[in-house]
Amino acid sequence: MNKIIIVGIVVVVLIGGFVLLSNNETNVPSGNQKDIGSLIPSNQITEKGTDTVVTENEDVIKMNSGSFFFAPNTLKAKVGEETNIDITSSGLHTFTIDELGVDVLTQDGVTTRVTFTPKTAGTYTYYCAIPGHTEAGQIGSLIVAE
Ligand SMILES: [Cu+2]
Repeated sequence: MNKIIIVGIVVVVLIGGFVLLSNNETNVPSGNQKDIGSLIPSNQITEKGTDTVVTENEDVIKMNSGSFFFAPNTLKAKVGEETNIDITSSGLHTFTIDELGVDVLTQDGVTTRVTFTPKTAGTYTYYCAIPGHTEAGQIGSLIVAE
């Protein structure tokens, strides 16, 4: 009789532990997927640009623009020197820098040349002005040095 009770308790504890463990395993990943999925379709996450820096030494900077990234997402430039960027766009986006008066529409599948000459040192933000794109991550930093 005692053995049956002990075995019964062990079984209940094992089942309880298993239920707790399996709840933890399923709750955490599904929560993460829900957060990401509400922002960006999962098939586009892998296209997101990595953190890369282009120096001021290059004559023409090559950039990719897509949903929702600029690659590179950090650029360097020098005061008084012309900066040229060839932006190859996947989807319709803009390349916009408010302080420099740059606001260029980049068409899907087309490479668009953007040219500007910064006159003041500082860090500027470039972004896509199409609603929702900046919030989804289509944003970068332009660092202008003397
Ligand atoms: Cu965009």
